[in-house]
Amino acid sequence: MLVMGILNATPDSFADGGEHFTYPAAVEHGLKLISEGADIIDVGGESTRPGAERVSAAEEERRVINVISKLTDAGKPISIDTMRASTARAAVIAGASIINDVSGGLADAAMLDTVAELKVPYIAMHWRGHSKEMNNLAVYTNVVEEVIAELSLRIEAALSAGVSKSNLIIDPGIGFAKEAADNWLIIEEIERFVALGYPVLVGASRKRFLGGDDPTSREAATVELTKRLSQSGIWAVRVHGVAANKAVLQ
Ligand code: PMM
Repeated sequence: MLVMGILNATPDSFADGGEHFTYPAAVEHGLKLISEGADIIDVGGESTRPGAERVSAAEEERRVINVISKLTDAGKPISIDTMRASTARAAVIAGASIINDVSGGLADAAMLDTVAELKVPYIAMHWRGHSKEMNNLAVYTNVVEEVIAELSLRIEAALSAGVSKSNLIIDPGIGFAKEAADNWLIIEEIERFVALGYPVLVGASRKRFLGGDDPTSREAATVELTKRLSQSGIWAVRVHGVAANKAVLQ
């Protein structure tokens, strides 16, 4: 199982409090994640925490493009965490080799065509709406069935836009339009996502459902979960603390 290290070049991310917002701080943190053994670095310039406001495309690119150019020199694959086709394209030109779209193509009508054209791996996450409204959208009668059904629609949309099957990665979207109990049910049945036949990414690191008020206090629970998920056949976990999560896998 791979470990994707999170690099949020944002002033308002919930789990790292905007520590890696400036260009030098972001590059330094990215290099630290690589030195800790991250297999992929996921660079994002727009916070998706519940309630977050959107940033402009220009500001998003200003935050991430130079960081990506610099980090590609370190030789590890970079993914761009964006819902915008224009940012995804600019990031791939700058050296990113994976597009991580938390909206699974729903936020930007140009995204799936752009991914098909760029021919890079694409992470399609389960999503029901933007951060400002997502807490109201956490309504399910059977969360696992519904998330699988909605994700399957995104898979079909990506394939019909011309994204190749071998470039598709899926993600149940832990914490996105989901209550704590929903997240736990998905984790309990993560093998059903694996059974869909695509690599599965899980991003649970330091999220609220793990308990505790302070995101860094959720690190022990994150590492426990990584250990448990490593038995499930998933492709990768997306985490803040690369060293600790790598250590538990060894
Ligand atoms: N979570 C966040 C951001 N991007 N991308 C994927 N594929 N999966 C996730 O679960 C995910 C993501 C929000 O968490 P952060 O603010 O800690 O980055």
